[in-house]
Amino acid sequence: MPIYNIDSETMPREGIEAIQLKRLQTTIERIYVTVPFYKKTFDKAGIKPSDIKSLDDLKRLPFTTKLDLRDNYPYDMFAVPMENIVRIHASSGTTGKPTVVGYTKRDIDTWARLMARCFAAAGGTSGDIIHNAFGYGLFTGGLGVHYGAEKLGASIIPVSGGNTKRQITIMQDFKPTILTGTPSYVLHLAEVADEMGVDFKNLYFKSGIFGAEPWSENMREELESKLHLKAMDIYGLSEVIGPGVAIECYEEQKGLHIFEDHFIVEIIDPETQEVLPYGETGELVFTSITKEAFPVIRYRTKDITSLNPEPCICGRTHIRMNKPSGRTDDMLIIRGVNVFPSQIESVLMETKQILPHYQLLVDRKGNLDSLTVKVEIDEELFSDEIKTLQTMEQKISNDIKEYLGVSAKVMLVEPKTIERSEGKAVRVIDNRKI
Ligand code: DLL
Repeated sequence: MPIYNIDSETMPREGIEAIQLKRLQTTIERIYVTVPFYKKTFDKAGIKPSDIKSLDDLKRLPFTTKLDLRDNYPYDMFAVPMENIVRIHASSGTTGKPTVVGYTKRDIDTWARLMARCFAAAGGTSGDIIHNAFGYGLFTGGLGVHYGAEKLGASIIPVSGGNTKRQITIMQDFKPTILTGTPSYVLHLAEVADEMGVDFKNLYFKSGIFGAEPWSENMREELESKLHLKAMDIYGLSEVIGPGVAIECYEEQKGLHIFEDHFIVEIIDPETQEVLPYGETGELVFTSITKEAFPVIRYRTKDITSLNPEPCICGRTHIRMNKPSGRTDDMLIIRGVNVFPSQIESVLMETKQILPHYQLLVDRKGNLDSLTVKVEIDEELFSDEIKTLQTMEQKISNDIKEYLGVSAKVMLVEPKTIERSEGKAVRVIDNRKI
C-alpha cells in the first residue's frame, strides 16, 4: 500500500462522517466570526453555528456562488488576516473579474498532501519522475501538481505549457514516468512528437494524470493508445483548493475518488436547488472543511455529474464522482436540445480517421440557432475526393442527430487547422454571444 493511501481513504462510512461533522462544525464556527459575508447569509437564513448538529444540517445552510465571490473581490472572503496569507491564485473565467483565492502555510501543506495522495492513487511513488505540463502561474494546475509531487518525494520537471518541441526532447532525455497536463495539450504533445519522429512507445511513461477540462471515455482510449500509458482523470477547481479534489485510481479508472476527509460533496438540481440522491445527475456542490484562508460553504461549481457511493476495488471507501460531462454554462441549447461539447466529442471519436481536434461554432440566423462541428481528419483522407468527404460529413451529422438529438452541420477540415491550446482547449465559439 503506498504511503499516502492513508487510513482515512479506506475507513468505513461512519468514520468518514464523524470526521466530516467535527471539521464542518469547526469551520462554520470560525467563518461565522471571521467572514462578514457568511455571518450575513447565515443570519438571513436564521442559522447559528450551534445549529449544525449533524451532517444533514448542512442542507440548511445557504449556497455560495461565483457571483458572491465576485461581489467580495478580491479579499473579502478570506477568513484570516492578510499577514497569514502566503499564496494567491486566481481563475480567469470568461467574463468580468477573476476569482481570487488565498492560502495559508497550512493550506499549502494540505493541498500538497492531497496532491501527493492523487499521485499515489494514480500509481505514483517517490521513484517517479513527473513531467508537469500544466501551466504555472495564477492557474492552480502547475503549482498544485508541483508541490504534491515534492511532498510525495518524486522528482518534478516543471516544464509548464508551451515550448512543445523542447518538451519532447526533455521526455526523451530526462525519462519522466508520469505525465500531467490538460488532455487537449497532451494530445498536441503527441502530435508534435509524431512530427519529430518520436514514438511514445519508446518513452518511459506509465501513468498520465489529465484534467482541468472535460474529456470523454473515447478520448481516454485515444490518449492511452497514442501515449502508451494509463490515463487517469483529475478534477478540481480554484475555489475549492485547485487540483486534488478528486482523482481516478490506477486500479479501476472508473469514477474519481473525492477526498471526503477534506471536502463534503452534494449533487443538486440546478433549477430547484434540491439535493439529489446518489446516482442522479445534477450540479456538484462542495463544502471545504479543512481550509483556513478561503473556506467555501456549499459552493455551486456548475459542473454536471453524478455520485457513486460503492466502495472501489482499490480499497478506497470515499464517494466517487463520475466523469463530469461539462458545466451548466458550457451546455449548448440548440433549438431546444441540450448538448455538452464532451457528448459531441464522444460521437466524433467513434469514427475512424477523425482526429481528436474539434471546435463547435454556434450561430443564430433570425430566431434559429445552428451548430457547426469543425473536426480535423487525417491527411490521407483529406486528399480524397470531395464526394467521399461529403458522405463522411453526412454520416457523422446523422450519428450526432441519432445519439444526441441535435442537428449539426459537420465540416471536415485539414489537419492542424484548428488552433491548439497550451492549457484548457476552447471547444465552443458561440457567435450568439457576440
Ligand atoms: O482547472 C484546477 C485543476 C488543475 C484541475 C489541474 C485538474 C487539474 P480552475 O481553473 O478553477 O481549476 O477550473 C475549474 O475546470 O469547475 C471544471 O469546470 C473544470 N474541470 C477541472 N477538472 C476537470 C475534469 C482547475 N477532470 C473548472 N473534468 C471546474 C471536467 C474539469 N472538468
